Parts: sequence; structure tokens; C-alpha cells
Amino acid sequence: MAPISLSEHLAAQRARGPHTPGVATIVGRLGRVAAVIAKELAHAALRDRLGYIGGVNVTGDEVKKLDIWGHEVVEAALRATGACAAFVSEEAKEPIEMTTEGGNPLVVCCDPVDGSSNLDVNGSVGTIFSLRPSRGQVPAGPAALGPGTDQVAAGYMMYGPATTMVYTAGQGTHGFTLDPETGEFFLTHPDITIKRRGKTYGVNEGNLHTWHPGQRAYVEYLRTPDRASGRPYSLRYSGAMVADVHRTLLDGGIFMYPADFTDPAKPKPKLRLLYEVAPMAMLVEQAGGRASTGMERVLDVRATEYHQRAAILIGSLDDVAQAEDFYRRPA
Ligand code: FBP
Repeated sequence: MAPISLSEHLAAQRARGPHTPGVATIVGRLGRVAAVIAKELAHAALRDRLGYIGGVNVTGDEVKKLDIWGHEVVEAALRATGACAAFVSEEAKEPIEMTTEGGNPLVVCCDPVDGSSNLDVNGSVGTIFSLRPSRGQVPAGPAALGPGTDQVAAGYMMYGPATTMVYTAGQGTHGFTLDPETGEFFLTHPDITIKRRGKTYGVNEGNLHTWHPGQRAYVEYLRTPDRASGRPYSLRYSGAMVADVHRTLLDGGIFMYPADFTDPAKPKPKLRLLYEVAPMAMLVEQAGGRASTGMERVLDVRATEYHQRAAILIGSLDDVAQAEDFYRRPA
């Protein structure tokens, strides 16, 4: 049987269910952008595209040349679809409003290059995206705000040994692999279903001293040998959320970026809700997993700012539920 291409899969999804017009157009176009980004990453060191551009972005991160290049490529592609009313990007302080053709345009939230700290060391990086209805709002940017349950589609592209694309439009989570010869994605991981419990955990343990007591106790629990419960878990951490969530989706287990609780009254998360945390939560829930802040379901968190941050514990249902249980225990 001939492999199913991304555009064929999107068309089939559209035929099968309540599929917001525009999702197939935008997800299809982002697939084509991924082929361009993958090629550029492969040549970046040869084209003096590595390193910093100078200055910091709206969330205080030092900006790499490829962060800006990636942002511009995604912006141009979204504009060309005519289906995107506004673009909320990690690299732009305010939403970028766009002219649209036809009804029901969408708002796209995106981290064009996720895992930037891996760029100059040839580590895996990615692009993360989330689609929300604009509800006819003008300007459309504010339609991005609200709970994660408003998302109609979400996905990521991972630029690793192979280039992978994973998306959901509310009918399961599906994985594709890029054929670099043709620049097309083909279905290689249909209906991804995450294991109920895994054997690995991913977290930056260098931040342990800032964690909530429940977070600390949970990681200590995972590191404690106990054959019956498959512990200790193995630690896997790539430095790029896309790569860590992708591994967790396929192998099970849990990825965590907990908040800094140095001041318990003002927990400080790192990752951004609209274009990192919420889209990953939709993908993992659609694959049968769970995504929590430690205190609540990620998809119930209401975004009130474009670059708002949120804590995340994401992965296998039983692992995340157990982690939440540690957060609830008295210190
Ligand atoms: P950006 O690279 O898009 O800013 O993303 C943030 C990120 O790199 C995530 O991909 C990753 O999970 C995390 O930060 C790594 O943070 P740290 O270096 O603190 O472990």
C-alpha cells in the first residue's frame, strides 16, 4: 500500500469529522515550511547562520540568528495561506495581524525554533504550533487568549536525525516522517497511543533546589530502586522540549519543567503556555496521556497574556497522576 501523505491524511481527517476549515491549509503549509527549516538547519554552520543575533526577545531569552530566520519563514508561510488572521510568536511582542480570504480564519501561536540552546551544538530542535478559532474578532490576536481547550489543532516538527511532524486536529495524534528527496511528509506513526506508565523521566535536575517539595519528593521516588515498580526510572533530558515530549509520546514516561518555587507565594514557571505548554498538552491528551501544572490540568489554564508561562508535567497517565499526588501531599 502506498504511504499516506500529510495532505491526504488532512483531507481524510477533514472528511471524517468536524474539521475547522483552515486547519488542513495551515497544517499542510507548516509541513512545507518544516522541509525548508530542516534543509537550512543542515547547512546553517556552512552559511554562518549559527550564533546570536544580539539582544533578547520579549521573554528575556537571548535570540539566535535562526530564531529570527525561523520566525520570518513561518510568518511568510502563514500570510500566504490566507487562513491565518493573527500570528502569536515567541519572537514577537504583540500578535501579528494578517489579511485573510474566506470565512473562519484561525489564530496561530508558534515557537518557530524550540530548543535554541541546542542549535550551536547540533542537537535536536523543533517548531511547535497551536491553532485557535478567531471567532471573527478584529483584531484577531486577543482570540488566542483563553483555555487550552479552545485549541482546534496543535503539533510540532522535530529536526533530528530524521525530520518528524506530529499533529492533532482533535481526532487522535498522528506522526509523519519527512522524505527529504520529495520534501513531503508520510504517515509513519498513525494514532499514537502513549503507554499508561513508562520507565524514563526528563527534567533539568540542576533546578532541584528551586522545586516545590512535592516535585522534589517525586523525583527522589523515581530515583529510588524498587524492582516491583520498575524503579529507578532512567533520566533522559535533551534540552529541547520537542525532543523530550516526542520521546515521551513514543516510549511513555514523564517530561517535566516545574515552576521555580523559591518564593512559594510567587511560583515562576519557564515554558510559555500558548506556544509550548498548551499545544503539547493537547497532543498528549489526544494520545491517551495527561498534562498537568502539578496543581491542575494544563488545558484548563486560561491564558490572559500572550507570553504567559506555565509549569508542565506531561506524559503517561499513571506517571503524571502519581506526580500530582506528590504535589498534593503535605510537605
Ligand atoms: P526556546 O528554546 O524556544 O526558548 O524553548 C525553551 C527550552 O529550550 C525548551 O525547549 C526546553 O525544554 C527548555 O527551554 C530547556 O531549558 P533549560 O536549559 O533551563 O533546561
